[in-house]
Amino acid sequence: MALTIYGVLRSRASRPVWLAKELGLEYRHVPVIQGYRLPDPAAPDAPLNTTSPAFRAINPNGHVPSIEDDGLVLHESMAITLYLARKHGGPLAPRDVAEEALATMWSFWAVTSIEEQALSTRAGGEAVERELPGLHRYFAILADALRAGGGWLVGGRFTVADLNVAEVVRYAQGMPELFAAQPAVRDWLAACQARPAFQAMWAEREAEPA
Ligand SMILES: N[C@@H](CCC(=O)N[C@@H](CS)C(=O)NCC(=O)O)C(=O)O
Repeated sequence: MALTIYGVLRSRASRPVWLAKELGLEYRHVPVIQGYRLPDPAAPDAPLNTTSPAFRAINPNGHVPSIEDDGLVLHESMAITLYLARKHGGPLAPRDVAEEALATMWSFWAVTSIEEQALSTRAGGEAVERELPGLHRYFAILADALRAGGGWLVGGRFTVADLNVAEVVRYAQGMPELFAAQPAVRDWLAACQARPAFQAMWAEREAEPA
């Protein structure tokens, strides 16, 4: 088996696993857990985690996901999904260099405009007040793009760009007011998450220890 994906699904490893399932790829899943989720990540009986020397030998950053694919070691969830889509082709993949650029743009956009902002609202209270105006603005931009694109971000069909952005927008699902204000985003995310490959990934994720 050529592809190995490292990272529990309660992490950004959900992204490459969802994509691998979309593509019907065979892969080996190594559920490396975040060290901070363990009482003592250095304990002799601790499971393989992001501080384990064996995993740091693969990813010295100590973050999941990483992949190994035919000798290529790759980190960063967005780079991984873009690579796998490009490598295996099909409707999820960019059809040309312009679509590739748009998929890259949307992936960077999600990470820089929404990801940390949405994650930080999990602290509640002041963090939500601080981040909500910016998130409303970016959700409106996303909604405009979806309306212009016939419900999808690139090429009028579900692509790796939708997958990458949907996985980041998922972090904002605790703030229903964002989705109520932008039905186009609400309907698009529902369509992304209704896909059998997402559902299969999610069922595995739910089966993991919390
Ligand atoms: N930009 C990276 C972020 C990776 C990242 O921060 N992963 C988290 C889990 S979602 C992690 O491994 N944390 C472990 C730690 O900080 O110890 C990506 O998208 O892959």
